[in-house]
Amino acid sequence: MRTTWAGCVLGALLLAGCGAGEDVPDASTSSTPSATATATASGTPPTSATPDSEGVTVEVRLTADGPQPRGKRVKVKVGEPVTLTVTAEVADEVHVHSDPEVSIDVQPGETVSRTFTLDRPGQVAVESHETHATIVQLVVRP
Ligand SMILES: [Cu+2]
Repeated sequence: MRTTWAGCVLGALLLAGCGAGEDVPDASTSSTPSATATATASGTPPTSATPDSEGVTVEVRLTADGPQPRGKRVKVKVGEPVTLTVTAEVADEVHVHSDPEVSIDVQPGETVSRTFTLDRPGQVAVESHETHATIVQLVVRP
């Protein structure tokens, strides 16, 4: 399951993303993370939810046809909580090319949420490792 990791991470450092070559649509999609209710969080409840946080939530769906969204750009700020909510119809591994990196293993039928922060400006790819597709490009601003 983790055989592609080393290469991927190396590739990430060198090429800014191991799904390099994916076309990333530019600013065509308005990235308005609608404040959808994340009330029904099954599993681990957010323990230290900062009150009044302006976190960004990205909903990801992994289907047999590939991930959705695909190459979407999402702007976040350094230190801002980013929550990925992954709903999987197929088994996959979602890999956030941050430092430290984040990986989310999912099985069919699962919904997994993970919150993390990015402490460096730049671009961070979120990839589906089964399809090698870029799901989201996080554009991290100071
Ligand atoms: Cu990766």
